Amino acid sequence: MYVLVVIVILTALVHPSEAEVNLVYQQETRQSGEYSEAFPASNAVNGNTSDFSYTAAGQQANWWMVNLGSKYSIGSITLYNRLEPYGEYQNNGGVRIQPSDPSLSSDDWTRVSYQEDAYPQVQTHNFTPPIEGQHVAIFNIHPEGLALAEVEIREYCYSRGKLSFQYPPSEDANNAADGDLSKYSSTRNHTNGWWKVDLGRQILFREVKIFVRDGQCYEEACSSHLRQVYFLTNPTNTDFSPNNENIDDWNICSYSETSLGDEYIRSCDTGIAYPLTRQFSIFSTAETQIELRQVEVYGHGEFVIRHSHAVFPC
Ligand SMILES: [Ca+2]
Ligand SMILES: [Ca+2]
Repeated sequence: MYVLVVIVILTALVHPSEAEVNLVYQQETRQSGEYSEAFPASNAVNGNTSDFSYTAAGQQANWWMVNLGSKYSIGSITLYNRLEPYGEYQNNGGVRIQPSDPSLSSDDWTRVSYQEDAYPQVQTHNFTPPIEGQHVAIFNIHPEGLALAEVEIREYCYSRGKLSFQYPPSEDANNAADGDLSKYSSTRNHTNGWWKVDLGRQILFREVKIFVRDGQCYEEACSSHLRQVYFLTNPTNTDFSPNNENIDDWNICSYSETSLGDEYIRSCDTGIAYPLTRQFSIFSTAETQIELRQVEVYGHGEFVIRHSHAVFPC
């Protein structure tokens, strides 16, 4: 009864970085009936893995769903199963994603995973490329119902693990794209210094989350005081780097004369809102060091991957 799933599902080898936001936390949830008031659908998004949601027993087809509130490029979904001995009932099911239509009668859900075996205690599905969606449903076919201790959904980070460069170099430029907030990149104290990442493909840039090394100063230049800073995008993988002469050859996504703090989000407030982007760069005309714990580039959900269709939700 099921069509073939052609997407490659990768089991997580690394835990998402603490920088990535869990999209489902306290979002709107619902499920196919309720076992009792003690097990509402919201128990699967309360940040606590010791309690769980639980659908009414005695129904053959069971589902749980969350509305993310907006369309995202979903990079990973992590399921925490109910603890033993009843976790074994959580089998013969999987995950579906719906792009945007909130209609429950829609037949436009995409099945992105399915398994007959019992879900393990913790299971992460990574999606490369990401899958666009606003609604996510977990389903199973079992008379004992569907229980979920917790569900985590994270947006796809296009800069993660991608090749990075900087000038003039000090600490490794790739440290700003490694998913580890404890390791940082650094340029030497200089005017017109820059850092950039090659995303490896073109995306529609939506926003970037930047974690600057905090509280570090060198010759009166503090990295957390990163100022006179341009946020640049480029649709090609050209090897030319930003400087005062060629900055107009880049798309100036935004600019800040003053420090934006240690952690902040920037979207484009000049020119095109969602520029086609292959490279993203941070360029400062101030005499300073550019020290970055993490730079996370996110896309405007545009690259729809559809693999199969089924009547909601399973
Ligand atoms: Ca929970
Ligand atoms: Ca890092």
